[in-house]
Amino acid sequence: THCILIGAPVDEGQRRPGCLMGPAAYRTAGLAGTLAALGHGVEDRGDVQPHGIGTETCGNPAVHHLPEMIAWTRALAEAARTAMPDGLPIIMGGDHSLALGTLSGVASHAAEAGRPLFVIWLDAHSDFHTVETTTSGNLHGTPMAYASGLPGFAPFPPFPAPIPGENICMFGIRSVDPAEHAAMEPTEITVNDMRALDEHGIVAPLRAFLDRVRAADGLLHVSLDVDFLDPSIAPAVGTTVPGGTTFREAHLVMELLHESGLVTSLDLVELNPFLDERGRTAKLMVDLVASLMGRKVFDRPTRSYG
Ligand code: DIR
Ligand code: MN
Ligand code: MN
Ligand code: MN
Repeated sequence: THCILIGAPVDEGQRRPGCLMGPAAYRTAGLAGTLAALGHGVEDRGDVQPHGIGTETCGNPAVHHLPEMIAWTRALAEAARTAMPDGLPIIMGGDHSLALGTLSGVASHAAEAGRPLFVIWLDAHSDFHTVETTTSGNLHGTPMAYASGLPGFAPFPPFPAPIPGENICMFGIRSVDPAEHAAMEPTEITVNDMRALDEHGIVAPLRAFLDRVRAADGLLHVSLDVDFLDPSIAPAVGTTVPGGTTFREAHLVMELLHESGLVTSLDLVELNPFLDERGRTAKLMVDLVASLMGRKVFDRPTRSYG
């Protein structure tokens, strides 16, 4: 696989500074070398920057950095769309608002290619607010609603090709605000919250979704939020939520995704290196990408996360 690393130092989608250091942390933790050691081609396209930041406003006074986020969305959509025909884009965030852009770009590509787009959302949060419903004003809580084509996103550009709920599968969910719950209720989105994973495990629900992607000859975008993981193993994120996935559960997701051969793009989001202890969370994220890209459990180097 030809892996295309794209830095997205987005910090404006939430309020705790530090996610802008994420791309540097992934490079420092050896993401490119890890992929190359697995036999993949690696190209680092550097960091995207927003350009033409405007003066847009909206009716929700809580929302902050709206013009910056619109500019990031345009820039990242273009970066993701143009990378798709060349290989597998791996977007190194940056907070999760970057997915407003990457999902736009990947969806445009899928529409041009005439193939359906599927999304696996690995997150403690459903990120299903609109610009109108968010009470925190943090736009990292909105990309899944944007990609679903919900109203309430003016003055963002309309989402290019809204993704049907049947094509979206969430894992790890354990923090959903009331407005998000209400907005998801009428959709066909599969929400495998932590309660469901406790009861059924990861394998059966993930395989069932992957079977549907394969049957539809779909493209598959994976969005991995650091807070999908339990804070005890991944502390470097601004919005830790107790009760997340374990080391083995997370690697198992990645191993099954690799075996499927279906993944066509990947976001790595919400890493805040400023909150970390000696890069342990960045190293864990790099090792998870390695499992997604073919590293087997017996090949994993003995690694200290301390
Ligand atoms: C909360 C937290 N639902 C909000 N969201 C996220 O601010 O809208 N935290 N995505 O990581
Ligand atoms: Mn998120
Ligand atoms: Mn989250
Ligand atoms: Mn419900």
